[in-house]
Amino acid sequence: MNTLTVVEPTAPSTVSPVAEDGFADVVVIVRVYNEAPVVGGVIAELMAAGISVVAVDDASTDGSAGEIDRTGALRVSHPINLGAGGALQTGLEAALKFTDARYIGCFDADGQHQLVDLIGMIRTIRQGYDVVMGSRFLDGKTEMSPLRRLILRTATKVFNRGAGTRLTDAHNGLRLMTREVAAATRLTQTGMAYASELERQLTRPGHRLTEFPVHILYTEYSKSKGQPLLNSVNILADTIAHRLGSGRAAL
Ligand SMILES: Nc1nc2c(ncn2[C@@H]2O[C@H](COP(=O)(O)OP(=O)(O)O)[C@@H](O)[C@H]2O)c(=O)[nH]1
Ligand SMILES: [Mg+2]
Repeated sequence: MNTLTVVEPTAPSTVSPVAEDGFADVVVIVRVYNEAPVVGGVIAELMAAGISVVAVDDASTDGSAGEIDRTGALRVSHPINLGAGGALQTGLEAALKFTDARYIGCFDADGQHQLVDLIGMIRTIRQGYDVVMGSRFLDGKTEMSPLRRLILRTATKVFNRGAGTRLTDAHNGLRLMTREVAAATRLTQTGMAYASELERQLTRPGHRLTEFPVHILYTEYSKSKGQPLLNSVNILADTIAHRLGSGRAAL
């Protein structure tokens, strides 16, 4: 089975000149909101692999900032909580301002994402793509409840209809984009609505885009933190609301 789903029909045309044996061309944004028990380990693993990290501390009230600083990663802190979208916008701007990385990635602080998947995505984007998006649905590795699967698949279908794409997973937090795509990205939505806003911008016509199979871990830690299932419901509601809104605008 073909593991890569090319959404835009244009073939990759350029190959990054950067040596394949290192990650000097990559910076990863790790957004952090009260992840003190795990964030140090997540960032340390990325940095041990030679990947630069920009950590955005979204006004955490626990020891997250200290844990980030112990890793030596660049930390940017919000004085007030701006949510996952605001934290990502800050991370994109910091990555562009403070690094000359060719590729900019997004990696969760809570241990749900795998370094091996990110490395596969880096190898893929170097083949000449503009955006590589992680997908939980290209192989059977990610285990999730039937309800979460249904919500995420439905949100993806609704998104695809609106955007004219053929994604298999429209709301996966593991993403990699070129510097140019990052510079053109503007996130204004608060809450989980940012997710659809980001996907709409990443899937703009003209972007050479592909998906890469990733394994998202629903650990006890990630499940005990916050309400990830509610996040999925919010994403679905926002996607449908946007579809209805743009449908009306088109009439
Ligand atoms: N939920 C949430 N996450 C935030 C916020 N600011 C930054 N983040 C970080 O964004 C990432 C994704 O959040 P998470 O709750 O794991 O979302 P999910 O795994 O996509 O359902 C994590 O690394 C969080 O620490 C915020 O205000 N709320
Ligand atoms: Mg998470």
